[in-house]
Amino acid sequence: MSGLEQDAERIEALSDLRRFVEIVTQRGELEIIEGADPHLEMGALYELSLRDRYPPALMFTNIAGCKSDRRVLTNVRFSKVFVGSLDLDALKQHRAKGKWEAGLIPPREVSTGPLFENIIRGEAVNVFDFPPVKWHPLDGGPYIGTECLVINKDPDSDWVNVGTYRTQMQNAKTLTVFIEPGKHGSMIREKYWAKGLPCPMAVSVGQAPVLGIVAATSSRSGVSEYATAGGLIGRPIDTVRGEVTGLPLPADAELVFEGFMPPPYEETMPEGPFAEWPGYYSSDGGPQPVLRVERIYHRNNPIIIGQPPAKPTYRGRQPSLDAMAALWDALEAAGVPGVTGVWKLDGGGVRFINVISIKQLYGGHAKMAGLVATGARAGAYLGRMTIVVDDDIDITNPAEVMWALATRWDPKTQTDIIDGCWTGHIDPVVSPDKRASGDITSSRMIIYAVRPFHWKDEFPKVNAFEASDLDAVAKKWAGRAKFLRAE
Ligand SMILES: Cc1cc2nc3c(=O)[nH]c(=O)nc-3n(C[C@H](O)[C@H](O)[C@H](O)COP(=O)(O)O)c2cc1C
Ligand SMILES: [Mn+2]
Repeated sequence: MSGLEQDAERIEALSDLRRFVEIVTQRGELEIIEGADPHLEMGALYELSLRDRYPPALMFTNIAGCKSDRRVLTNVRFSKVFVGSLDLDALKQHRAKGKWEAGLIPPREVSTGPLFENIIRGEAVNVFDFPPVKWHPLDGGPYIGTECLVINKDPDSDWVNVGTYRTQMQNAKTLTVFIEPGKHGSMIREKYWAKGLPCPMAVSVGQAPVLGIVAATSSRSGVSEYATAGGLIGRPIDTVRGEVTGLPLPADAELVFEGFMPPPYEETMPEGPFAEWPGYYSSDGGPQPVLRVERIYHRNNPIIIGQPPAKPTYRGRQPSLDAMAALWDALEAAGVPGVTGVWKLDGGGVRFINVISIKQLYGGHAKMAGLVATGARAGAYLGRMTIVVDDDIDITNPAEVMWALATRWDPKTQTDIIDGCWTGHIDPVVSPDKRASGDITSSRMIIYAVRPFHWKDEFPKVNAFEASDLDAVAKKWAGRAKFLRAE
């Protein structure tokens, strides 16, 4: 398949969830799982699927105890059709493309769409008509919104925000939505509450994959993620108007809950806990405001996307090209020369462990790179460690990074430890006392696992071939030496 065809296929899959299902089926990347139990069995199967770097999309059908026409689909955003290769070349291409290159295309309102195939109103509303999946053993209850769109509109402008915030099923007509303070969805709802009004809100739990991707990434305040998504696929997202709130809902969404969220002084419910991406339950959602559901809209045979967090030691928890590109951009913007690669070490998820490779140009160069990566926004939040290595290290291979530590790092003289850095409530090392005092910070270590600049030329020579020499020999012998054919 040519690059252009690949791009066309990718955009089709991004634009339409049902087309995505067809495409991954053709590619042999979808697995149908019949009859699993939503109480902890689907979650276990999902975790098992994460053993592969590119986990298969799991389509759960005939879910035990649920109406047989309701489906749950996992691993949409981690599928190979979207992610492509995960190596330094792919990261360089990703940076060259620019992130939201295509610009903004506002959504287009249409009069109806597949979402309105079924409309459930008033007394008939029961959120438990859809699979109540308890994903992890210690979760506080079933969650239906894991890669969802929480839609609300700024009362003072046309801005419609779309954010991914976890959504728990509480009772037949009530959901809770956990939105961290400062996120757009939270700022908007507070404006209604300040006037004593309930906030109109809708939650879509199955939709075009592009919408899930943009909803989980911050667009500028005032910019609708619908427009960002339109820009990415090169055409407007079609929306229909919700009956009770007037909010724009994706016309081809699979399942949407619509209603109002009264101010927390009127009603809250205990929320969570819910597994967090670092692999723990570190923060307590506490009492959260409720979404009183007045309408449920769904397509026939709806597909709910399930993408709960999971421990970052699974290979299927992929490093994020976006996160690594942002850190590389920050190093460049700060004027750090000679950066040859940026990666996140497996096990640290998208944040904790930054790895930077540089071609050392002067004394103090490695320190400059380490300090900038540790302090820049893209490397700072929920950081733990920054490792700087020489440019001959393959930083995408954890064994190579560990080899650099084992052989080029003198802990006493090549380490900095810095206290009081920016972290979040989900950082497990923040002690109960510190939390209680409001001090949400943690320390950082910078490891300079490089040949010390002032005697690097006397540093013992590496006893292996250069990668390019090995490649040349491998090419020459590929036809003759069987063990080389697998490459
Ligand atoms: C799978 C997933 C789940 C998330 N869950 C939450 C959540 O429960 N609460 C939250 O505040 N942010 C959550 N986030 C992060 C937000 O989606 C992200 O900060 C996004 O930029 C928010 O949109 P906003 O910038 O419009 O507020 C989650 C992200 C992902 C990928
Ligand atoms: Mn936003």
